[in-house]
Amino acid sequence: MRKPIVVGNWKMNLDHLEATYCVQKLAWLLRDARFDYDSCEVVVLPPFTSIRSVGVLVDADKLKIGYGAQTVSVTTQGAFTGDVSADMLAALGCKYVIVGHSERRKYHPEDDATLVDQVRAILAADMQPILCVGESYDERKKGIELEYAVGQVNDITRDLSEDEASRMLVAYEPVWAIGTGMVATSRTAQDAAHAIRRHFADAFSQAVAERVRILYGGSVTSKNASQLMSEAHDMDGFLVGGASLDPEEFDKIVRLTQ
Ligand code: G2H
Repeated sequence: MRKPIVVGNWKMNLDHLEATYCVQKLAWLLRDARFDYDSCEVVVLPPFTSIRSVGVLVDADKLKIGYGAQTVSVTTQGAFTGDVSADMLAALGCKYVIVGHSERRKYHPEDDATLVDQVRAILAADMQPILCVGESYDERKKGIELEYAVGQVNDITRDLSEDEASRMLVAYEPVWAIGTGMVATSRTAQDAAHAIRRHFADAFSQAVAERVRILYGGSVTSKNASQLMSEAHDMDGFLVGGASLDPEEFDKIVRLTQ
């Protein structure tokens, strides 16, 4: 049985003080709602500079909120100015790291070879990659969105072992839906999740396909979350951007997903 998961991708928002407030408020809201953390995993991905303060708060208050990072270096240490290694993130208590978010693909030179190495670095440090895939409006217009998303998954995961592949999370994030307010329909999200899961069954095994968690991302809010999950046989939760910055909104999305 896969555990549902809701991940807040804070992007370049919330300094270390704002991050502490946001997580504290989220924990209060979930506690007041008697939220059962066994029913759904709750994770936030702060910018690098806020990870430590989130980790300290989580430890001090014994919170069941997980945390991770939004990207990682492919190298382990050395003269790589500005980079942060997977081991450094793991030492902070990170459990998840995003790989290949469309904003990273667009604004940074992160090609497929880099993403493959990032996945390897994350897995080697005992964390789990959240691989982001999804078509742009052009591919959708051509009707090749499923092949495109599955192709991106294949490009990054094909050389993994079965054990490594089963530790992957994949976020289907159509680029046209990211931060635009345009959200996929429940059918679109489910179809993509189904195609991605089937790919893992074909490329690895049914056991791997049953373990990989697949999320939808792109303009998720408390107003569309339950509709998006309404046909979600293959979707295991959400990667939430803008709406995760508001603890009340994020709390609602989490409770609609459990
Ligand atoms: C997609 C998503 C989270 P938003 O990038 O990764 O962001 O919910 O703001 O569209």
